[in-house]
Amino acid sequence: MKLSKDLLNNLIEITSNSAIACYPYIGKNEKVLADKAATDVMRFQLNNLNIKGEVVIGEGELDEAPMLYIGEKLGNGNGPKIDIAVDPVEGTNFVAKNLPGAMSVIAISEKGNLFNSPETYMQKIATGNHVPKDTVDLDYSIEQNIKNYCDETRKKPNEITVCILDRPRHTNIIDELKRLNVNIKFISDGDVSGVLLVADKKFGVDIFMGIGGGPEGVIAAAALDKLNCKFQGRFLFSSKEEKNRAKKMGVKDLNKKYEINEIVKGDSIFCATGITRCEFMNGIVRKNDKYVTETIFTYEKSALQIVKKEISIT
Ligand code: VTB
Repeated sequence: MKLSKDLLNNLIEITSNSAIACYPYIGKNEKVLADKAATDVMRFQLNNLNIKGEVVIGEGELDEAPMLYIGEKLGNGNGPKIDIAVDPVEGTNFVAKNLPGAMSVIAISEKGNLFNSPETYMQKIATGNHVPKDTVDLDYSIEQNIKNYCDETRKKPNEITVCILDRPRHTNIIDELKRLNVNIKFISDGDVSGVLLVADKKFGVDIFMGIGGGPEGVIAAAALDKLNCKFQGRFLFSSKEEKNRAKKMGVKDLNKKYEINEIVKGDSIFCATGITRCEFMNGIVRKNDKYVTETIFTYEKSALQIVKKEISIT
């Protein structure tokens, strides 16, 4: 089955409205309120869609979250069975502090085609579609990955940039990248957009690597899949409880290195509306009696597309 263009347009409308719901909270240091505002709008509007949807990537499980929870049924029940990944505010800190990089995100696939990721860390590596898929790999050393990438692109290490979350757990990777003379782009949060930076040369990132959230990994993979980019992820568990939960969710091999086509199968749609601006798009802009939004999306073509919308302030 092909996911319809109408569904794409509906999703763009929904992430635009959930992003707008955050607008009053930009720079107000109110992470929770911002997240709730976006989530309420997203839930309400997803429930109006002609789908039989279920959240597979959300914000926690029923009893721990007033948010869109894993297993929550969405849509009016009339229409295709759909798996839904939501991140109403990717980068709540960015909204709270009025920093670049916050966006409202939805990715969907047909039922059973989006990986049900546990809320645990994931080791990730990603690169663009201009190099062969085996250029980089989670199982190679950092040095091997850099060498392969440089050989393929005929660049020197000091001409390439690796994006990574700025976290103490990455000290070894960062030291190694410095030793190899590779440029580093540190991000403080928001590794969905960090991963997406590999999708187009104009964003200036050659490789994404490091450990971030598992759910964010699946969402980023959903975007990169349509763009024919490379992504691999491997879950990292810090306790027995986390492992048990993952097993309960259906993760059979806890140590497996997942390829992108095992994380997202078949047809999918990804769309993300900027709340604050970032490399891909503007954030929400208020213009007289309208909000102007920009949304990036993947649909059919192997390039990130962008759409601008003007939505009246009601
Ligand atoms: C990332 C990032 C998120 O969490 O996945 C990160 O994309 C990973 O967790 O925006 P730590 O903060 O524990 O490193 C966020 O920063 C917040 O959910």
